[in-house]
Amino acid sequence: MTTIQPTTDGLSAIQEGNEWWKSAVVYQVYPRSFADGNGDGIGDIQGIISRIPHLVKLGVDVVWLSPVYRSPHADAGYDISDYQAIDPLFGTMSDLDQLIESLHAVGIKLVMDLVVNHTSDEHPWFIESRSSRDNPKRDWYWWRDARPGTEPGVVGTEPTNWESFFSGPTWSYDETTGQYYLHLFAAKQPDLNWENPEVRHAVYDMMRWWLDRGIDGFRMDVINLISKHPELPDAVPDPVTGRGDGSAYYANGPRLHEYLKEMNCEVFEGRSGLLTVGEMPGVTVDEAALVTAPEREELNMVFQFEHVGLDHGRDKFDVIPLANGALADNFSKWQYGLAGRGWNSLYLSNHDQPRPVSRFGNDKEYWRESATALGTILHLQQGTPYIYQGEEIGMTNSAFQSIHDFRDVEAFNYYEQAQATGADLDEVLSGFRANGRDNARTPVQWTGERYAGFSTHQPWIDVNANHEWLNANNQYDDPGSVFNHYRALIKLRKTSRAVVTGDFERLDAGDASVFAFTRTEVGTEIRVIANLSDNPMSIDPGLIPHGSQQILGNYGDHQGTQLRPWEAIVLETHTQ
Ligand code: ISL
Ligand code: CA
Repeated sequence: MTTIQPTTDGLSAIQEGNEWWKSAVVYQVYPRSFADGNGDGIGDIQGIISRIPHLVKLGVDVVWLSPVYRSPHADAGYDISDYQAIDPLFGTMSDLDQLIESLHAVGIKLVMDLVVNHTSDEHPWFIESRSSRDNPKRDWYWWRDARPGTEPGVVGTEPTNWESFFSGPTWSYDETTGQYYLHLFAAKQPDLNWENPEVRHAVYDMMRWWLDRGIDGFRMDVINLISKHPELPDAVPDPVTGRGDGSAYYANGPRLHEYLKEMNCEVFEGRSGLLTVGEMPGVTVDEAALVTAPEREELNMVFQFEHVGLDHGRDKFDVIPLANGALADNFSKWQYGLAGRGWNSLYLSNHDQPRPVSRFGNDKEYWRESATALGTILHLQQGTPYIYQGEEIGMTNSAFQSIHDFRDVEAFNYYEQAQATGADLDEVLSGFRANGRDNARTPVQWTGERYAGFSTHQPWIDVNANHEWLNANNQYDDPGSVFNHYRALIKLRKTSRAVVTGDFERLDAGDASVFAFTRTEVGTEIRVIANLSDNPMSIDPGLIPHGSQQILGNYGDHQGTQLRPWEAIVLETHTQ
């Protein structure tokens, strides 16, 4: 039997206190695609337990587990029909208890996904709500009549003209009661009505139940969408579909802070050691500062979306090239924007985003170099870094051929709409290849074997063919591997206070492709200089401080003022 040492051993100096999450690194597990324990081709909880040694080796402190709750899987588990049951696809409640216990035994916390902007349409709350207009749960969801003077049930008569995140209207007509219900996502994901205090208190009860079970916090799905503009105004219509972006009326709504504060008070007060992070598409720096200001007692941190929107044209599948320096500019904006006001979460990817080495790096000639350079600039900013499964080994986007290779409801709905409006379907598919969510959802590549060591069975979505060389096993013992670079970055956070709390300052590196910044804490300066391009770059000699020492790099020792393609160096200087 292998014994595993807790990752936090000996690090109490930095880990202490209520704000332990400032020095933590979070690892996201997307259960369907992580590891399959029972050989049915779908990842599950026993599979996760079997791979805990990987997490320990990497050195992460927290696992964020994407939904494992009972669900019809219209949106891969983000459509929940029972918040307090485990979907049989993933295992049982006792498997989950075993996961909590096994992670805690090695000093890793478990944060669960909280999806309460909407439920599944198969949740008993919605089944009741739709059963009659006077059902006590009618008002738990958003029910509205068709537009005045129109025939209900026909396209264009929906109560608002908002475009759903997953294409099409955000309202579906329900024959039984002759009204429409709101769903910002798929039709099988009706939005809960947070205006109703019964809804809020049912959610808080459920959250307390999970915390009592031993979990360590929540990642809150689209939590800034829970407060809608009460009048539900129309959006500016698109000339082709007649629908438009209604986010001004459903994101960051008027009661958001009130709800978060109430949740904090009802659920988190009197408990310690928790982590709360809110997913917030469209959040601004100022809004994020309000949510994360410690004295306001809302959330610890939020996921902002600006840097993962830089390559969106008309929409996410109209992919435009990233301007030189755009990523660094955006990161810097958030570093300065939240400094001393709130706290950043740092991420390059998650289960909704393409693979960062393919999107922001060069997954061909400079695969290893760009994956490690991107990891370096992310992990050494101020904030809590999140690693999405497979990112730590540099997994890439997949070569999906036809629409049949995709599995995501977002892609299917978009494709259908594109067909209906006569759009160029080849272009649509190339948009999916670049930015589709399925890129993140191919099985984790553990080994070079058939099915990549993920399963013994044909997986629910194809394994990326590059698993033959790109896999965790190949990287564990290679000191220059992406895995060992990530490991070194995590270790640096554990041993350097400057990395955790040091002030961020961006340096002018001459060329926009070089991202340079310092993190300073009394007595120490950590300096990161990263060439985010395929070309060699020379930097100003003044950028390398006298007496500095290179403590990390992705090419070994740096060569004076010449940076090789995607070279990232980390220099430490003692200033006292
Ligand atoms: O990928 C997106 C759609 O274009 C994102 O905008 C995504 O929908 C948004 O980030 C919200 O994501 C979260 O809620 C969705 C779920 O599908 C995602 O997986 C989840 O992370 C609805 O629950
Ligand atoms: Ca399984």
